[in-house]
Amino acid sequence: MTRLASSDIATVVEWLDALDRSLVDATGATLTEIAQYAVGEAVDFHHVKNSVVPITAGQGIIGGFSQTVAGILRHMGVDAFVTSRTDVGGLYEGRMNSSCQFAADDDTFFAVNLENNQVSENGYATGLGFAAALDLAAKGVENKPVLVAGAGPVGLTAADYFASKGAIVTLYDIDASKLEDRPYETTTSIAGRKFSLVLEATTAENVITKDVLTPNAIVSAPGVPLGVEAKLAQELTDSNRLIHNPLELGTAVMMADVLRKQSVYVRISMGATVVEPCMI
Ligand code: 2YC
Repeated sequence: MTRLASSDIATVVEWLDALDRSLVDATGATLTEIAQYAVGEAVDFHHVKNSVVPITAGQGIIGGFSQTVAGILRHMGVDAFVTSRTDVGGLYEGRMNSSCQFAADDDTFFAVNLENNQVSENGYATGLGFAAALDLAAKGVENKPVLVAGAGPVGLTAADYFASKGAIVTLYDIDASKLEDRPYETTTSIAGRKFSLVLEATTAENVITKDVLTPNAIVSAPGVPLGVEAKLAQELTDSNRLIHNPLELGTAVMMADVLRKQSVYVRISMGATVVEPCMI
């Protein structure tokens, strides 16, 4: 899992309205609407009080991280605040003053609904969100080939999502051990193949180059750093065919995921190992 730098998120909150406009251009939906579509429910984010707790464990606080998470949630209509204390003090402060709570250490970024203990984890939510965004941008993926590059928690969740929507999924990873017993095509090489729908969820750079894409391909890229070759990324952005943001969509889906009403499978991916889904 890639650790964000302060510089990756420094302007996120001030650019949220612009992000909505670019998401509408690419998918027809705003950040909030994509999060609702991803969880399959028109979740209401108003009247929700949410605490974000800075965590000093491991490599410690990322400057602006908690404030950026709170800013993304406020953009969705949530009454979100950053606790004045960190770690256990912040968890305690949040439990006394909010109904939902977000916190992240170096390995896990999760949200919990303190009223029903519904949880969501960033890898799962990010995979779901970027897959839903590509689904919307493609106006449906049923019977369409989709390439998922990267078989970590994000890519696995996205591949499962596309398979559930009837897409023809190819899951690509250079590490064959990550490709075992999947109910769709898996491969350690995409040489010579072209795709029109791509989800890039690797931690590598330049995984997606021009020769992998058909002329009007759409790329949804949760991977940090962006795994699309720079000149191609600009070309895709200019024609509203690249969906990429470092924290916004994953955070928005986590919020929707812990607020949704219907009992669903919650898949908790701790690091690279996906724990069995549990009915809540
Ligand atoms: O400021 C804090 O509370 C830090 N403990 C936050 C550390 C987050 C580390 N994780 C990441 O940078 C990325 C995020 C996109 C979420 C998952 N990995």
